[in-house]
Amino acid sequence: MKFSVVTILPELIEPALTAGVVGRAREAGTITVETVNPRDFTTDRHRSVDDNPYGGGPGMVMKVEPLLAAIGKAAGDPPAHRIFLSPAGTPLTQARVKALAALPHLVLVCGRYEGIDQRVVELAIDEELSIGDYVLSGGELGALVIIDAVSRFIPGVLGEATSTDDESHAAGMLEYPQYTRPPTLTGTKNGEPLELTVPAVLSSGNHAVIAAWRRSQSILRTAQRRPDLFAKATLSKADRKGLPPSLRERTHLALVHHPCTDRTGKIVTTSLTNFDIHDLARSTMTYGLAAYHIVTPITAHREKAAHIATLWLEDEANREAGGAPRKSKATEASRANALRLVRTADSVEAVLAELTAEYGTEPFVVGTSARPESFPSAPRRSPSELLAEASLDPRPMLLLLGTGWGLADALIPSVSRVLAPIEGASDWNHLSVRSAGAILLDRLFGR
Ligand code: 4GX
Repeated sequence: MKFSVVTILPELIEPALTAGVVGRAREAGTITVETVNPRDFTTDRHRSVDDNPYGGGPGMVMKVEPLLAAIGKAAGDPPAHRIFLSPAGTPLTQARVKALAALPHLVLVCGRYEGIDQRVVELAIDEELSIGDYVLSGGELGALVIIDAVSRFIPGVLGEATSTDDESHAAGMLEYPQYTRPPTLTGTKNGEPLELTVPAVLSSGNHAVIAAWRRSQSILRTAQRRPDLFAKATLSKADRKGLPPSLRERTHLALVHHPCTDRTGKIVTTSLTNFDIHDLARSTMTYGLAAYHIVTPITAHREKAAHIATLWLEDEANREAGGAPRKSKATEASRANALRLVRTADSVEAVLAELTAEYGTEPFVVGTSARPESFPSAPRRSPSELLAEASLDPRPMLLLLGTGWGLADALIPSVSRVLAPIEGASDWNHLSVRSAGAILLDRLFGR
């Protein structure tokens, strides 16, 4: 593998690649690194490598002709894939690093000053990469990052025993924690004495148990630190065995008609809306939730909701059973399943009691609101943060949807998290509860 770095500061590149596995790989000839300096391709007396930007403004742009000549020289042999390091590039990922390692020759073009002429990018660059959302004073450190990360995939660079496959990010998961001697470490942190011991499982000698523990630590860390990665991760059957059952299957949606607020902030009981029964039931089925609870203290409304749900769900259940004659076993089963999906309750407390009885543990209650000031004491979560947190929590999850002007603060004692309000694209934010519910379910469970 050959790397050619186009830079006006070669002294930044060379010394950074003399030690460690990369240094050894260079000595062994497994990888080669050369630098090509645009200054060596200048023709003027001052050997200048910068020029003024068209349109004016502060700073300089790299001079075109020396840069093009340097890239041309660097890319010649063998024909190279030419990368420009830029904060405006595609963010570098481990998957891209691995793919780059399959190429024979990379040219890494480092800009200084305010950047390079756009036409150099269009003419002589194959790919623009960024190593992160911060601004460096030049591309050289980015080039070093790419050389380091790519080299680790070149056969012979890492020792036999080290594999790039079970590392952090290889499988979209963070690494498990490592420990070495001594078995107990004592010290102080922020004035507090600390005594830290190595997890006992690591001294058990049981390799299968150790592997399982490490895998569960990886999953735990990913969920806690990188909910974005956790949301994308595909977990194996064995992974899921170590985790609570699938979150959506123990998620209950509640449409709350009391206690809600009206436009003046007064606590009221809102009226039942026909469409809410149907549409949120459909969303509940589509996203595979455990159940949908219609909560109202008005007995006549609960009866009406139950009646509508029964008619509609019976119809759906019969359709699902392929229109089989009534009272066949399949019809009965799907009818029972469908009817368990829509439930009624006279209060949120009653739903809590029902779920506590059903699961043997109180639910994890999540409030929702269009108003950012609702439930000020409950920690606010984005959908992916909530997904990561609740997936590790074995309790059933109860998602409360408010009607009217939203859930009343009287529910604060039972609400342990609140989902951040859905932000539309305008200042007008009055989604129907049916739409808000569907959007939240998609953000949590949609693929
Ligand atoms: N990931 N830099 C490039 C010059 C520059 C300025 C503006 C294009 C537009 C960077 C990063 C990075 C600093 C390299 C500015 N080029 N490179 N250089 N982040 O910050 O790769």
